Amino acid sequence: SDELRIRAQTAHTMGIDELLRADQRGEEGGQIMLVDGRANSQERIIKALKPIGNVFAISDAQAAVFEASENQFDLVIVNSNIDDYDPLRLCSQLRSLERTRFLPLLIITEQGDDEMVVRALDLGVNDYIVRPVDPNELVARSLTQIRRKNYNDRLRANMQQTIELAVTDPLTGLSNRRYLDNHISTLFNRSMARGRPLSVLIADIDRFKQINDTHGHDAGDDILREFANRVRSTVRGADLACRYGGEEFVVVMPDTSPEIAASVAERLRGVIESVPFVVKGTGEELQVTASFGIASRTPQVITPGHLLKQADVALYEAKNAGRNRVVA
Ligand code: GH3
Ligand code: MG
Ligand code: MG
Ligand code: MG
Repeated sequence: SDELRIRAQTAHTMGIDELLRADQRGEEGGQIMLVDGRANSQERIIKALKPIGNVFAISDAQAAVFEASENQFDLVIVNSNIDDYDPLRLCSQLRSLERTRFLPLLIITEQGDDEMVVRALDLGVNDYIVRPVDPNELVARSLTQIRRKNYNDRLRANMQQTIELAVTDPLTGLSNRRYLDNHISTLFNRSMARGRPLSVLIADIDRFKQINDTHGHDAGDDILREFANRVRSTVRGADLACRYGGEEFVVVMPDTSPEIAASVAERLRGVIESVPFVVKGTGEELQVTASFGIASRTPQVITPGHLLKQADVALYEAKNAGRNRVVA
C-alpha cells in the first residue's frame, strides 16, 4: 500500500506532456547576458533581442563570469570581439562553474573561423552565429536556447520532486524504508572506512493495534505523526530517521557509540512515555509507550542488514521483557 500511495502521488506531479504544453504556452522573455567588447555591436544586438528578452550587456569577461554566477540568466551570448580575454576561455569557465554549468551559451564568431567554432562546440557551447549578425537568425537561435533551458529547468525540478516523494513517508514526512535501505550502506561503509562507530535504533510502538481498535485508525495516524515529530526533535541532524513500517521507526546514527545510542534511545523512550499524546479530532489524551532495540557496528557485524537484524532481535527482547524499555 506504500507503493500505491507513492504511485498515486507521483501521478500528481507534472508529466512530460504537461511540461511540453507549459513550454508551448511560450513563456518567453528570457534574461540574456551579452558579453561584447564593442558599444555599437552591443546596441545592435540589444535592439534585435528586445522582443524576446532583457539584455544585460557587459564588455569585461571576468566581470561577466561573476555576474553570470550571481544572477539568474537564461542565456549567455559571447561575442568573440571581447578585448584581452580568450572568448573560449570565458565559455569554458562558465561551463565548469557549479552555478553556471547549465546555462545555454551562444557564441558569435568571425566568418571563416571554423577552428573557433569546432573548439567552442567541443567545450559545450550550444550554438554559434557568424558575423555579420543577422537579427532574425540571432532571435531564432536565442529563442531555441531559452526554450530548451526553461524546459530543462522544469524537468529538473519535476524530477527532484518525484524523487523526494518516492523516498518520503507521506503520513509523517520522515524518510521511508526505501530511502533507508538505499542510504544505510553509504553510512555503514563510511563508518567502516573511517573506523568510526555507527549505531542504529529501532522503535516500535507498544500495543498499537489496541490504540487503533479503541480510538480508531485516524487517532492511530495522529499518534504516528506525533511519534515521528518526537523522534525528529530528539535525534541529531546527522542522524537518519525513517518510518520503517507501520508503527516502527529506525534511526541510523553515525559517529555514535553503543553508550550514546543507549542514552538517545532512553531519552526518546522518556519523551514518549512522559508526555501524553493528544488525538486531534477528539482532544483525547493517550498514554503511549514504545520499545527499543539498539545495535552498533562491530568487526563481526559486516553488513547493514546484519546491523538492522541485531537491533530487531534486541527489540524483540524488549517486547518480551515487558515493553516500554531499551535493549541493546
Ligand atoms: P506490540 O506491542 O507487540 O508491538 O503490539 P502492536 O499492537 O503494536 O503490534 P502489531 O504489529 O500487532 O500491530 C501493529 C498495528 O499497527 C497493526 C496495524 O493495523 C497498525 N498500523 C500499521 N500502519 C498503520 C498506519 O499507517 N496507521 C494506523 N492508524 N495504524 C497502522
Ligand atoms: Mg508488532
Ligand atoms: Mg507495535
Ligand atoms: Mg510492529
